Amino acid sequence: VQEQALDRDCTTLSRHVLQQLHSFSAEAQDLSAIMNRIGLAAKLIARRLSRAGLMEGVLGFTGDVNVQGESVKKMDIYANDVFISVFKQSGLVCRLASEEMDKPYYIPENCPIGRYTLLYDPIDGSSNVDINLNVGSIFSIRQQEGDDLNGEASDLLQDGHKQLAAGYVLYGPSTMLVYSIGTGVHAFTLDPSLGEFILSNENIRVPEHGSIYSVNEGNFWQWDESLREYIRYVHRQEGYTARYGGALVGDIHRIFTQGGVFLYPGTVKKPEGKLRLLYESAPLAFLMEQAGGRASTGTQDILDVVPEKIHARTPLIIGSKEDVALVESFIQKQA
Ligand code: AHM
Ligand code: MG
Repeated sequence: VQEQALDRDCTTLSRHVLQQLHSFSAEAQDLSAIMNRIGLAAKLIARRLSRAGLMEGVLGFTGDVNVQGESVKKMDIYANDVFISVFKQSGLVCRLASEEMDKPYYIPENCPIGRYTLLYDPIDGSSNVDINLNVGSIFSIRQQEGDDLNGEASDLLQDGHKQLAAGYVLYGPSTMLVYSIGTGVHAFTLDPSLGEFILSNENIRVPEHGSIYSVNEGNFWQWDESLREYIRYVHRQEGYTARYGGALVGDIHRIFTQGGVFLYPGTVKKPEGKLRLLYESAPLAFLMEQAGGRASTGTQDILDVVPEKIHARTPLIIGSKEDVALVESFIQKQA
């Protein structure tokens, strides 16, 4: 029993990546080191969040508006900068592209060797920060293709199958890191006494169907009629449960375990919805497919969508296979 407990305690994130790839190849070593660095960023962010109410200058807005036209929170900036600092000295990542930055951030000294780009949403669901509720970080890793001499990062305008790895960090009662490098989905829990992410759930499988539906129903009258019909259908059935926490990572984490569907559809005025493809929808779709679920815009698999610009948005319907298919059937009936 003691040996088993010790083995479990020794399954750290970087070791797990190497085990999954069954190799010490250069790429395996790179991915393992990148994941380790993401773990460090997560620990720094978790530490600040855990004391946010006690420190000056952590909560609230900066007064600026980001490239998306949204008011920026102090925590968004802190978390964005944490990822930059962590990767600056890594030698691994040449570019970082984030929801909070207009253009990708280049680390020229890493570029000759580090051919990877990290795409991330530093704090997802930041309206939850000021009220001490769960938030997350979302990340995705892609290989840099071509030399990107003009700094336009046009190689990032490709579909989600190009992702080498993706994952999220959930800052909840405990901090969890969930990742995939294309060999299933694995969850780690931060053990604060060790300061390490330790494997807690290997090979997560999302149920084929679940009772949860997770959507901001306040937008009901702004949706297309097909979506309203779906929600009316849910209301008429027995056995559905609504859950919506205002932070994608938490809502989707629940679905990974219990099944069901999360939706952020487009509205009549904004058909592309709110969520960003490269930093939110595509990484989560990569994970969901790896766990046996699905992610769709309603008419197309999220992983097949090619963005027109790096901050492009898409509608997102994600979760258990049967539940995503049901939403799609309503949307496609009206199309
Ligand atoms: P953010 O990255 O700017 O925080 O926005 C994304 C968040 C998601 O986490 C969440 O699902 C959604 O926005 C909530 O939006 P709304 O308040 O419109 O329901
Ligand atoms: Mg976000």
